[in-house]
Amino acid sequence: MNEQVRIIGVPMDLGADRRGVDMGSSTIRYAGLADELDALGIDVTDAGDLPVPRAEERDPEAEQPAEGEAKFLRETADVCTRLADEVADTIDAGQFPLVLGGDHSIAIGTAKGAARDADLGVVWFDAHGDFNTPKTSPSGNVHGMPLAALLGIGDFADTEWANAPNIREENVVLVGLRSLDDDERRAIRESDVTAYTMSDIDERGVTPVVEDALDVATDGTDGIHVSLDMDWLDPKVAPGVGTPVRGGVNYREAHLALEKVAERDENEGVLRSLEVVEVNAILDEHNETAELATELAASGLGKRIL
Ligand code: B3U
Ligand code: MN
Ligand code: MN
Repeated sequence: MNEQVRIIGVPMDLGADRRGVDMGSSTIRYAGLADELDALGIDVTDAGDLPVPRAEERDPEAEQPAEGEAKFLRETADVCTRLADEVADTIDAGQFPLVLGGDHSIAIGTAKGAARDADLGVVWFDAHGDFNTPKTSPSGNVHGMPLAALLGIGDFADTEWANAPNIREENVVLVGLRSLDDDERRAIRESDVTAYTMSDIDERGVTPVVEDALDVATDGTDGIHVSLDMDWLDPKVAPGVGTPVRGGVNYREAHLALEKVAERDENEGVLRSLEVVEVNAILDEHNETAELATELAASGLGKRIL
């Protein structure tokens, strides 16, 4: 593990159509992230929050997205382009980027930045596939599209700000799926990404599934990006998310998964970047989802019980 961590907040909610997720970075900080990492002996710097435009600031004359178009795509491109630079600069400076969302659309920026000078594997902990394109999306929300965007799928084929040629489908793994749209399911099946559903976790247990995921993501790559959507967890333990789906991993499975990530990193030095997204402060109860996000980040960065 890199002993120097740089926290980058991205108060983005344009990809989720829902206020509350923009406060995620601030609630995670409030839950004591810096102190938690400091206690691990990590040298923490906080870059603050990246400026993100508010939906209300948008020119009311601006054209609304038509059917089959994504909402706020121009603004998302701008935020993700700046975030990619910030992440790439952080890695260049010898620091480790810990990105706090915000909604999951920001993963386009984080992963693209982490893949700038490296072949990158991606482990995606999520209830959803995030594999929609503007044409297949039922909502038009970009937080349901970041993986398709990074991989240049469908109408994202020529989207230069989003496509990351250094991320191969063969090194992308989804873990914990349980909610897919029909076209999205088809697209995942037709792709070369690996997808582990909640059924796989139920049947095999979280450890072998995560170990396999890490094998896939690290196979022939220079490192991995771990993207943690808090709706990966069961809503009983993580109620503060925009799109909760029953039947997610529990508190202990989530910690174990992130501990496995840290263990692999300790042995092989594979982790290039980590992000935690989709904490929704308005829907949360007593900041418990933000506290859990903080704990899981610490587990992923090496915290141990003993
Ligand atoms: N698949 C749906 C719902 C969704 C995706 N990601 C989240 N929700 N958080 C969509 O809108 O693309
Ligand atoms: Mn997601
Ligand atoms: Mn999700």
